Amino acid sequence: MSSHSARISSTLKGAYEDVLRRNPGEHEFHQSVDEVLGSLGPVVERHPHYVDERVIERLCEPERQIIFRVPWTDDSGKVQINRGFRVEYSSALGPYKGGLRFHPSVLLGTVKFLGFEQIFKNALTGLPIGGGKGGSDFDPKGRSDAEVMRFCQSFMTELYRHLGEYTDVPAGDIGVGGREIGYLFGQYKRITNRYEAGVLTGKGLTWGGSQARTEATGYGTVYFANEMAKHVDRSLDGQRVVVSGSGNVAIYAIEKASEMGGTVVACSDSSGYVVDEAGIDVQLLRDIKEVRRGRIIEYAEARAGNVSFVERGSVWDVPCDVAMPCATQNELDEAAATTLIRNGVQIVAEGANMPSTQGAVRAFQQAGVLFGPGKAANAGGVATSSLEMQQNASRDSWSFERTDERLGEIMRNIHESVVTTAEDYDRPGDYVFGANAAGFTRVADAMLAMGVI
Ligand code: NDP
Ligand code: 2IT
Repeated sequence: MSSHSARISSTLKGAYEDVLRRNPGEHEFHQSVDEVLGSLGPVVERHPHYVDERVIERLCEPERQIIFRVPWTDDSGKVQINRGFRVEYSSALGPYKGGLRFHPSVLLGTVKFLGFEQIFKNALTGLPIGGGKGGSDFDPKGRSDAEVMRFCQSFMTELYRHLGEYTDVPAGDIGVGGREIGYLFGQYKRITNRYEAGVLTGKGLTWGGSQARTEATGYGTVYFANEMAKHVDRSLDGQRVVVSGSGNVAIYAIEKASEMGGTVVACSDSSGYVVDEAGIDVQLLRDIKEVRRGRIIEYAEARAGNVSFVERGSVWDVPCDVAMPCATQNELDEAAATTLIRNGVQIVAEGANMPSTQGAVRAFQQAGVLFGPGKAANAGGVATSSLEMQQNASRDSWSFERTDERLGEIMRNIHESVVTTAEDYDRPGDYVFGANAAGFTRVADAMLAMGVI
């Protein structure tokens, strides 16, 4: 038995124990299920038919799990073998939708945790998208463009048969950005002989991509943090902000937080973090990370003398009012949360998926820190992917302003539905509960309407 399960109500204990027994060793998956089930006690007490109809047990079991070999040849002519995954988790609300992650740490349990989170996140957007996730243990770091292309072509040569604009629509995640989506789309188009733009999102702007998709997750996280601040009569203006990571989500969170009057004093990558009291120069960061694919120390070198680089340390040691974890799962543990609280943090908004451990979440909530969980705060990325699908379906393309405005509206709606759900259950200010309860209810009701699926 996992030590996590203390918060799960007795009605749901059996479902959770089944998940542990049937998915041994998949700790991240267990953690994500525990976190959602830990919120659902009051929901099933009010709606016992969810238990009678075994909706939770059904939701914990993915509709389909695909695992495949990805053989490819590196630049020296050596054959490499990776493992590919796609977990098609729930299609109750629409085609499976969710990113692909290329990172050496990816295991089936990683993809299952991400897919499980995605179901409720996508439901919260109010848009017609189901939940899925995929990826590979392929490590793009240090690989040439030609190697990445050959890998992507091999990956898609198997995956294409499972995809389709009405079936399953992948996008980017860690290690998968515009370059990879381009190679994947090119191969899908060759194999199927169809220009089916809506089969992947995050495409380039000249071939079916949406304005603001690149920015959407980071911007959306800041829009959500701004709603959290407004809800308690505060604002992001003049706040000291720390963002972890320096990839797609982090870069655009830094850009928008700065535009809204915050000063982002630190960011990181897996090698360490930089502190720039003048505020991170986002153009410089983009040049290092998006163009040169470099390391974070290069930021400190370029800003000679004014910026410190701390190798391997925790970015959460840097005092701030607002913290936005935008790197990876479990990057912010209870000790880091305690440090942040001691240093006066007021708001935490998760740009990454499950970056805070359960101990960290508890610590924030007990200390009265406003805590916005990833499935609500980072939903702007997938929401804008859905807007990309909408544009593809109508063979249209919208302006940046129109798309960004719609993103802002979606983030406000998510905030509103999370807050009102929490209040409805007498849990005011509990964004974790509100997000889980609101997302679950939408999916569960759709499943019940469709019978035993
Ligand atoms: P990127 O690959 O663009 O950037 C990832 C960043 O996180 C890099 O700075 C990377 O550092 C760091 N990082 C990744 N893995 C680790 C690790 N194990 N330890 C320490 N640092 C790490 O990915 P994204 O910005 O797209 O994704 C970041 C997070 O946001 C993920 O949790 C993802 O699931 C989530 N997310 C992404 C969305 C999107 O639209 N892209 C949408 C919603 C959520 P390094 O380069 O050194 O590895
Ligand atoms: O975690 C996520 O929401 C993503 N990686 C984006 C998914 C998408 O389909 O745009």
